[in-house]
Amino acid sequence: MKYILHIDCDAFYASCEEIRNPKLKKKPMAVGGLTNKSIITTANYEARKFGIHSAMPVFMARDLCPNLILVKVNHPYYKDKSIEVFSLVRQYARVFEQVSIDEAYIEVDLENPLDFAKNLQEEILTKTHIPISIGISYNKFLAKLASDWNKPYGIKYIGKDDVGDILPNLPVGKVHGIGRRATEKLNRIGIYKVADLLKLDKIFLEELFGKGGDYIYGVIGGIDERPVNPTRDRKSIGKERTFSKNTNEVEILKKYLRKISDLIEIEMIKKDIQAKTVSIKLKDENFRNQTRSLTLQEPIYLANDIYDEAVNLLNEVFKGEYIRLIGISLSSLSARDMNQLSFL
Ligand code: TTP
Ligand code: MG
Repeated sequence: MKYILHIDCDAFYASCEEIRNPKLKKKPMAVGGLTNKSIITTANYEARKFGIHSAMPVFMARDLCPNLILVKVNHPYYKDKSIEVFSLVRQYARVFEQVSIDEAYIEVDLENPLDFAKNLQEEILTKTHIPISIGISYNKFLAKLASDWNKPYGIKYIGKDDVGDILPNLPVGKVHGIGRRATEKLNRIGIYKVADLLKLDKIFLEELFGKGGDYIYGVIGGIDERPVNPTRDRKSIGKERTFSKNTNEVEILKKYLRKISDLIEIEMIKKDIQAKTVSIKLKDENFRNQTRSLTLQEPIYLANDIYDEAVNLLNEVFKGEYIRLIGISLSSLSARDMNQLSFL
């Protein structure tokens, strides 16, 4: 039978740090900035017992747990670990969609999804030392809800028969499509649980949520038609930056191309795609745009490759004028195949 699984790493950045420094295990630890004014990015499960969570200011976390160990964020390392984990996961998937650095949906044909999930969890832990939680269901919303159910190192299956028990008790903020602001709005009018929402009719939901109302009406009834989608249907991926002060220094322009390439790589990895066409855009002080593109023999997705191609294009088009904006865009996108990943 066809199942959708949502795989989400447990305390991801913190788990990565525990691999590098096993002494951190079983001690309350958080990843984030180190000064009191900075923010916790994530905390291991020991630290969560003290009430520490993502987005909490460091001073507050230290108040809650004076022994808290803080580790500075190191994105490139987490990205490498993410590739390790998800290149294993995707081998089992008929369809694979990575949605962020630590989570992916897969579609699989299975006889026994619970056994499969248990084996996958063990394999990932043994080979990468990252604990993952797995949610199994027949659509994306329920699979994601399920992966969060028994964290950490949890597995949960939500079948069609379970929906009637699970959904009504769910706080509205857990419904896909209902964000923090909408939750506050609903709470203000006395709506806390999905059961409260289920009493409303569709027209009322459409008034509350606008275009999203129709989708939310489906989701609270256990219906979510979004497919697991490896390319997410994007025609191009681009980022640009406007300078606070116009510049004609090539080194500054290159520095920005570097930053933009890094950001694009993160997105390419998240979406599991590659690109064959690289374009750069420059806007000069008189708001004149210049673009230059190049289509490559082989698709790329790594920051270094994107950067090298962007610098070549910059050298062709930049004549020393003052620039106010620079950008890179990648197009001719395709899903990255497994062979390429396994060489990383
Ligand atoms: P999450 O999966 O939301 O959190 P988590 O993996 O740390 O913990 P859980 O076991 O509950 O899944 O996010 C994945 C990583 O993304 C997380 O380790 C750090 C990062 N992150 C941020 O940078 N900012 C944030 O606000 C959140 C929530 C996470
Ligand atoms: Mg996670």
